[in-house]
Amino acid sequence: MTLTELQALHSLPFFELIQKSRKVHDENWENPEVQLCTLLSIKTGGCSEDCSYCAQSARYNSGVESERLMAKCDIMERAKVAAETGSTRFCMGAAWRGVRGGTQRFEQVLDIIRDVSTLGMEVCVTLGELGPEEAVQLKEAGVTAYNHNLDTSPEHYPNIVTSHTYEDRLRTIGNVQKAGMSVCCGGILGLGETITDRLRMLEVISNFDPQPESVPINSLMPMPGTPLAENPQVDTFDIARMIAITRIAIPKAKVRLSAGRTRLSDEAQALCFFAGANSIFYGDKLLTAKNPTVEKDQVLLAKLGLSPLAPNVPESCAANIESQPVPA
Ligand code: SAM
Ligand code: DTB
Ligand code: SF4
Repeated sequence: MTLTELQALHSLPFFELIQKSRKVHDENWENPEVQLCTLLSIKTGGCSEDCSYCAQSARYNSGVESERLMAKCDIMERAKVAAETGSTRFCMGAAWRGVRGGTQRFEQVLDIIRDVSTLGMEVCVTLGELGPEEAVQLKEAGVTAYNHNLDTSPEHYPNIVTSHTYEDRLRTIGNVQKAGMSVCCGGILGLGETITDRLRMLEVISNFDPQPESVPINSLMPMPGTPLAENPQVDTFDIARMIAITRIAIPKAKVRLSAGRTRLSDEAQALCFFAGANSIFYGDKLLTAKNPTVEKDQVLLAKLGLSPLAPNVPESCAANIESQPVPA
């Protein structure tokens, strides 16, 4: 979609926009299902980059300590619990600028992915910058989707991050696409951006070819010690509006209501689901920040009559899924 088209949607009266997005949602998603994704930070803190929202950057005193890459057995334990509580996608994040083939840590990550991918969930990783060879190796190890966010518009990005560029991010996304992994790419609201920045970001993302398989819409979790720690909270209606426009611009994507749900009421979340969100991060913790508890989310989903979306995994792993219970 063009910026002009996105601006036209944004200027619609709220109910008119939501009606439109609901229609697009119904036309593209037969059942009212929500994808449940569990996040695990497999390598926390100590990151070289200066992303001004992030508690894991080594440049800020956020209180997040730098940890080593988690052991495979501990990751597998967490992945099994995620599958048992109904998650159909497991997303592993690392506080790295990127990864390089041939290094010991990349080999370790490939080994972890090979094992996690036997559990019948979609496997997503977010490890920062990737070259073409690394992308192919991740795909061969069993990664189904790669998360790499653009976060905001190309114009606002240099105000938020200076240690790498928007172009670097786009290059990685191109490498992910060429290797045949799904792209998960979205952004953060509340970085001091304008409405135009938000829509420019959606313009860039909606023009990917193919369009991304999932689009996380995060609201800034203000992390103490980071430059954006005092940014004001994003208005609920602005979040719902962005969800609705994303649904219209990228109809077949999972639109993921991501970071920031702890600051949204059940009613506000219901509004976002109605507007077109059909995925959440599920589990008490995001990477370092809080998320609603599994129990709280199970109650909310049950109240709304929303059930978990089945995973999209290769045949060989699908056999493992039958035994996984889903939440009531
Ligand atoms: N290092 C990798 C990278 O930057 O791509 C992967 C991990 S990074 C933490 C993943 C994403 O988390 C970021 O792109 C950003 O969108 C999101 N994120 C990080 N800190 C956040 C915060 N305080 N509030 C909301 N989203 C945040
Ligand atoms: C995404 O878009 N949001 C997730 C996931 N992809 C990796 C991360 C949110 C992080 C929130 C801040 C924290 O936990 O430190
Ligand atoms: Fe590092 Fe990713 Fe955080 Fe940026 S967002 S500081 S690259 S972990």
